[in-house]
Amino acid sequence: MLDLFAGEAPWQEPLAEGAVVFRRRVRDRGAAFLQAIDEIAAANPFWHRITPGGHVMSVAMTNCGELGWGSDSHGYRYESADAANGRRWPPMPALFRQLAREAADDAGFADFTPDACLINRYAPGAKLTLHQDKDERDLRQPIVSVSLGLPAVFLFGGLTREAACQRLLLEHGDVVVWGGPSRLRYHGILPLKPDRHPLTGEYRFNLTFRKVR
Ligand code: MD6
Ligand code: FE
Repeated sequence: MLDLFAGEAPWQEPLAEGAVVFRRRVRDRGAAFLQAIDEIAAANPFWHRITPGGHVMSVAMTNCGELGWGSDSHGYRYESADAANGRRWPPMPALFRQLAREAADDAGFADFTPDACLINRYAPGAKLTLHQDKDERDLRQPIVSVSLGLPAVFLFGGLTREAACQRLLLEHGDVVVWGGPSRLRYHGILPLKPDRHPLTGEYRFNLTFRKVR
């Protein structure tokens, strides 16, 4: 596909109070991010979590950092070890930590020091239903999200599940920061459309950085 923005500087789009997209912010470092994901997944492979309702999630997950997000039939929680193999999560690469801090800073959230990075892998048809991120202790801390590989439609809703959603396409290298009055907005990802990306093949990856404790 012809990329009309190839070579253009990143730009930013406000989404709501406390929420901003930094378009293509990590595009030039995409290969380095993906290499780091490969190394993490070599130690702690992606797997499909079970929801408390008993469904297998279509998104495959792994983590890095002191804590990782997990789900099983008992609920959602953060864990210091991978329930699949008992191993600690790999340390968060400096490349990840620095990006998360800089993006949060540019969005107006100073001193963001994430202790968890959830890594989501979407194959064709994989989706994330509308949810809130509320398992973190200090909700004044923002969340930073990095999208890599195939594009996906992100639903960005309100503070109730019923509120209308904005839809935005998140593409390779896009970074979203949200916090403040937007921190508890419902959000989700529509089923991934089958396609091929030169760096990730049939997949989309998303990193979300959180300060849990
Ligand atoms: C995704 N992201 O983009 C899933 N949560 O694949 C999230 O669930 C998310 O992008 C909180 C803040 C930003 C996000
Ligand atoms: Fe989320």
